Amino acid sequence: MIRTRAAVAVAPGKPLEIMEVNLEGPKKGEVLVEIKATGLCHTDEFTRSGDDPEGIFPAILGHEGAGIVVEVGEGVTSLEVGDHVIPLYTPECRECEYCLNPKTNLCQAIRSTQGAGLLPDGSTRFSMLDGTPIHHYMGCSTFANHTVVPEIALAKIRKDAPFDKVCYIGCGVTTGIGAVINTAKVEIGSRAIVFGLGGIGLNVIQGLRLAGADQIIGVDLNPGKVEMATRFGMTDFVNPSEVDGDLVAHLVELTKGGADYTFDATGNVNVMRTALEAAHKGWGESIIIGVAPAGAEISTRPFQLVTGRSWRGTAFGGAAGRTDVPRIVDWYMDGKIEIDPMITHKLSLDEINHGFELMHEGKSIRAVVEF
Ligand code: NAD
Ligand code: AHE
Ligand code: ZN
Repeated sequence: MIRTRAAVAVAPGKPLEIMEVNLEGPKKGEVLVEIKATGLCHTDEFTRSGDDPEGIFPAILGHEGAGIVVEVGEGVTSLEVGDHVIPLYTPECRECEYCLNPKTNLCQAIRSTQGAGLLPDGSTRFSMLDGTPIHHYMGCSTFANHTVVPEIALAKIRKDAPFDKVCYIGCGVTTGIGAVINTAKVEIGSRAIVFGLGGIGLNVIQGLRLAGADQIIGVDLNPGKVEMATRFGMTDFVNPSEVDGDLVAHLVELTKGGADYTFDATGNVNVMRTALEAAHKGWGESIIIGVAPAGAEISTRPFQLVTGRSWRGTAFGGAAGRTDVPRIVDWYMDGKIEIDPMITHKLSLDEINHGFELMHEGKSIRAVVEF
């Protein structure tokens, strides 16, 4: 058992509380990781706020981290002390029915315990100093200086990659670029619309540029996002609050008939409908990335699908983490993709709640906590 510092989500809607916590060592198939840096994703805020139907409290949130292996549990063969790793909220066991099916990345090996805030043996490794158990989150809990993660949920990465940048590959970068490359499989010359120019949407834009899209329209209510989105490849910007009349009609006109691909990176179900309906008749595909609040549902006229549009979704950009994440780290190190400008704020663990304020104010793309 060690003591470590963590930001604990004590109850829904409350600020995270920074405290010392107990952490038991790794059991069979588990690994103790010293987290060096973690990004703040909107999904952490979604759970902190109480909007997540799967939210359990108290819990240590955070799922966008990078760190160093400190200890390995019995039976761990693919990692050793000193390895650099990125925790994966979508694991890759390489054995389950899902891992063996190339159509999905949704490894189910530990899904039931992960969704319940537990490690695969059904218990938690974290507890408060008075012994109260603290739940894990998305199998990662990176808002702690140390965490325990199953071996199948750790991608081993090269040692020269900077933790404070590549932590973002643990969610935002991979989700956005992967949605384009793995899920939509966007072709050269495509027209695309990205709704929401935050930490995910900007990576969709970066992915679209990589894939050779000709037209990349960004849609956001916050004009402050234009400069960064343009830098990453946005060709046109639309602020819905400045469009006279119907937004769908405006976007269909701008794309000369509808987009080949549209992406929702807002989590707003009304935006998801607009995204579907702005996709081209006959072949347009709309990809849902955003996570919607508990109870929210999507709707459209079935005629929209009858006439050839399709509605799809993606988790972690369709990436098989242990295989794909080390490659994406290489892309970053080789200059194929950019991350640095999107890390707009660096914080200490004590300042983590300020990171969520910056997110709400629309001032940050990614705030990263460094330990
Ligand atoms: P973010 O807060 O950084 O960005 C959201 C952006 O959407 C902001 O720029 C905001 O101004 C814009 N926006 C909000 N409402 C809008 C509207 N009605 N019209 C147009 N723009 C609007 O959040 P993020 O970290 O980029 O995450 C985006 C979404 O993706 C969240 O719902 C998050 O939970 C989800 N997400 C999903 C996955 C996945 O695997 N599917 C992974 C990571 C994040
Ligand atoms: N717990 C929520 C759903 C949250 C959700 O959709 N999570 C995404 C990752 S978001 C990362 O920022 C995901 O991968 N889901 C797949 C899975 O198996 O959890 C709810 O609505 O219950
Ligand atoms: Zn995320």
